[in-house]
Parts: sequence; structure tokens; C-alpha cells
Amino acid sequence: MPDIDALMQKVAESKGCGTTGGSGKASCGSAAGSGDLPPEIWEKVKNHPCYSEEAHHHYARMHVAVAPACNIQCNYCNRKYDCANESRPGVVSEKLTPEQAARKVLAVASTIPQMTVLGIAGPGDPLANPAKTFKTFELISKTAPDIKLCLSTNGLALPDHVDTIARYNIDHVTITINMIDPEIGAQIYPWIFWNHKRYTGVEAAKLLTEHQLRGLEMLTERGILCKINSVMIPGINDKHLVEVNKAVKSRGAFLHNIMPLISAPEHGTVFGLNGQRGPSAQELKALQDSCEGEMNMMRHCRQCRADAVGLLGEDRSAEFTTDKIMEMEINYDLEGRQAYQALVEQERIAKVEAKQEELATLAGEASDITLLVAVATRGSGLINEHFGHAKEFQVYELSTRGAKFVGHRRVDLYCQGGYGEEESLETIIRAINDCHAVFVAKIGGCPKGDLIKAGIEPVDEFAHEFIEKSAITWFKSYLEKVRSGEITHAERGDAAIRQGALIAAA
Ligand code: CLF
Ligand code: SF4
Repeated sequence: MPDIDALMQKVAESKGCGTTGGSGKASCGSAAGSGDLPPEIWEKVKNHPCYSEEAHHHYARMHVAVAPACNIQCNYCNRKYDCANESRPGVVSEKLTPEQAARKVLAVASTIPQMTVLGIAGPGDPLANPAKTFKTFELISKTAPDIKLCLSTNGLALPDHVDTIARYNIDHVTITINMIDPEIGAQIYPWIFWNHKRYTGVEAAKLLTEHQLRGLEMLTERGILCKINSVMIPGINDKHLVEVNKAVKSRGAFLHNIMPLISAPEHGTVFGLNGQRGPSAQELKALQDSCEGEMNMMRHCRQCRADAVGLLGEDRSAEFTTDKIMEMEINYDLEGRQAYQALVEQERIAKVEAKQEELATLAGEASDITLLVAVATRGSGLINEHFGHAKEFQVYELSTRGAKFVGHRRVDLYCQGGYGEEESLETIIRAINDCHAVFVAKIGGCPKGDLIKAGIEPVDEFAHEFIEKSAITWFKSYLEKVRSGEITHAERGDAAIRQGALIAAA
């Protein structure tokens, strides 16, 4: 087993690929999906799967769970599990030392060349564990210079650490901001711990919101891209989040990620035990739509675990446990990674071009029909997953403006072999009940019939083709059928966001 210091020395010496810019960050040289972004911002987001919806089909992130302590208490959190600000309740990650974390990053980077971002998001609050958090970033910036560094925090300790964050070139920071009104905050946070003292109620929430907003201002002044996560808690902060959105927008936040509260008694949280419900799919989308304007809304968050590895919709953390990475042969090949990412960029450009071409054919259509479709995908922007193997469906909104990604729905696997298939089909139908069609690479006769009965059209004719292009083609034929009277367009009902059954101890 190679010694970590020797390994890091070897990697540090092998830096210097021709495509690495002065900043030490990799450059893929593509403009696919850049939109109206200034070049320096595009450079930061183009291969960050959380900051660019388009990138999340192609690029992976990883988390290292080096930060166990937390300095506040949220009513949707149970400390037995990961920080629920960037993780689903009920998930336990494997904790690492900074040195183990650095080794893990190299192991993953060697195996998954499209892994472009390292995030520290728990299992507690990274800035309540500053020594471990910054040591980890330091080790990684020396040995894996093409990897973007990302941090997620509750914001209480943020103002104290902004200069260190800037010094380590951590270009992406997420702050979880659930309120700007301390009266509402008191219903979410029972206490905070600040300057060796415990504060409770409105006083605690007031300090928290002041630190969060000041921290956000300090970061954006330094050109650090900030994402705001907000947990939507119906009846407590759902309406108020529109105010939060305005407050963070005016302070320069780049992206707002409104996530559903996931709350079930088995999570053992205050909200889980007192029956506080989470939002439905329609409620969540309506709030996200109402906040969308000059500021981008993130709708592809998977509320991932503090040791997540892979594309956002997949979880490869089990391949990289400490035992396994200690045994792994590590070959961190910067040039190989960049060559692979160049191929990904070509695929990405082809996808964008195919979508644009198809979109042009919609130009003459005049219809105010807007509908949702679900897609089974394993990534790369392709319809490439079997219905029975899908653990989630991506949801696109179709209209004459084109196909827009609006979210995803986690489901139980339909094909588990043997028992439970009927039950899981029911939960799948509930999860995509607001969709008119489901696009899959393949589907068996039995679920096909049940989906049709539920009013959801199974579509398998676009297997392994680009999602958006195929969805637009299907939508054109849908409009044609409505026009000819072959079918009547009807609105669909609401859908459920899965709440329970997420306990997954590592
Ligand atoms: Fe991790 Fe967060 Fe960085 Fe992404 S996750 S620290 S910004 S690299 Fe992403 Fe996961 Fe959602 Fe977070 S999908 S929970 S938003
Ligand atoms: Fe839990 Fe995260 Fe809140 Fe801390 S910040 S209490 S770890 S959800």
C-alpha cells in the first residue's frame, strides 16, 4: 500500500498539462450551454454539476465527510445522520481524516475522469470543523489541481472564515438560508452555539441570519460564487422563501436551490416526530417558478450524502469505502482526465446542437399547452435507462418554448425480482402522476399496461437518443394529435415527493 505523502509528492510532481491555465484549473475549451454568462463565470460553472443543470448530465462530484461537529440545531436534523442541509435525512456517511480524504479524492479522480468537483458538506457543518475542512482542501489543491473546491455551510461561522476560503481558492460556497425573519427562524432552529455560548429562540435566529447574510455579502464581494439552499417547510417558511430569494439575490447570490423538507417519523427529527409535512411536487415547483427571474433556480439537487460520489443521480460511494481505497492502485493521470473531459464536451456540444435544431422546428407552433414528462436516464443527457432499473426519473416541462428540466423524482426500484413490484409500481405512478408520458430505453408489458391505465404514456421509441431533442419531437406529435382531435389534452394531478424509507446507514 503506497504511503499517502509519497503518493501526493508523485502527483504534485506530475502536474503541468498543456491545457491547464494559470489558475491551475482545467480548461475544457467549450462554450456549450454558456448562455449569457460572462466567460469568467462560465469557466467556474461549466463543469460543476450543481451550479450548471446542463453539466450535471455529464460531470460528477464527490464529497468527503471530514466535518462531524455542528454549531446549530435544525428541527429537520437528527445528529445520528448527515447534515440535512445538503443530505437526505436518515443517511450516515463514513467519516474520514483529511489524509484519508485526500487519498480518496485521488482514488476517485483516477477511476471517474469526469469527477470535477470536491465538496465538503458534512456530516456536520464544515466551518464548525475548520481545521479538518481547510487541511483537506489544502491537501487536494496541491495534489489534484484540476478539481474545483466546493463548500456547504449553515453560515453561522462564515464571516470568520471568508478570507481563508478565498485564500484556498474555494470558488463555490453554499449557504443554507431558510429565513431572514428571526420569528420564523425560531420555529426552525431551537438553538445555536456561538462564541462559547448557547443562544435560543428569536435571539439565536437573529444572530444566525445576520451571520449568513453578512457572510454572503463578503463572499460575493470577493467574486466567490454562492449558492443558497433553502428547505421548504410548508406552513412555516414556504411563503417567506420568496422574501429570502429577494434578499439573497440583492446580495449577489448566483443560484437558489429550494429543496423539499423530507420528514418522516423514522428520521427521529423534531419535524418528523411532530408530523410536519413536506411539500408536494406541485407546491415545490410553484414556489421555484415564482422565484425564477434574474436569478437561476437550481432544480436538479439530489440532497446527496456527505460522502456522495458520482453523477448527482447515482451513488457510487460504496465503491470507495476506506477499506477499498486503501487497497486501490492509484493512478491520477491529469492528461488522461483532460482528454476524457474533452470527449465529454464533444458529446455535450452534439446534444445542445441536436436540441437547437429540433427547437427550430417548433418555431411555427402556436399552442399554450404546457405539460410534464418523466425520463429514465443514466446520464449523458440520453434516454438510456430501463424503466425497471430506474431509481429516479428526471422531469421536463414541454411547451412551444422547448424542453426545460424542472426536477426529478426518486422512486423505489420496480425490478427487484420477486416481491414488491406491484407496490413499487404504485409508488412510481404516484411520483410521476403529474406527467403525461414517461420516456424509457425499455419497458416490460406489465408496467406498460398499468402506466397507460393511469394515463401516463410509456414512450420507448427514443431509446438511447438525446432527451431534449426526443421530448420536443414527441411534443410536436402530441400537439398534432390534439389538433386532429385524436386525443384531448387534459391537465394531470399532483405528484408525491418520497418522504420516508431513506434510512441508509453506511
Ligand atoms: Fe457538494 Fe453542494 Fe458543492 Fe454540490 S452537492 S457541496 S454544491 S459539490 Fe449539489 Fe448535492 Fe444538491 Fe448539494 S446535488 S445536495 S446542491
Ligand atoms: Fe443538522 Fe446540518 Fe442543521 Fe447542523 S446545520 S443541525 S448538521 S442540518
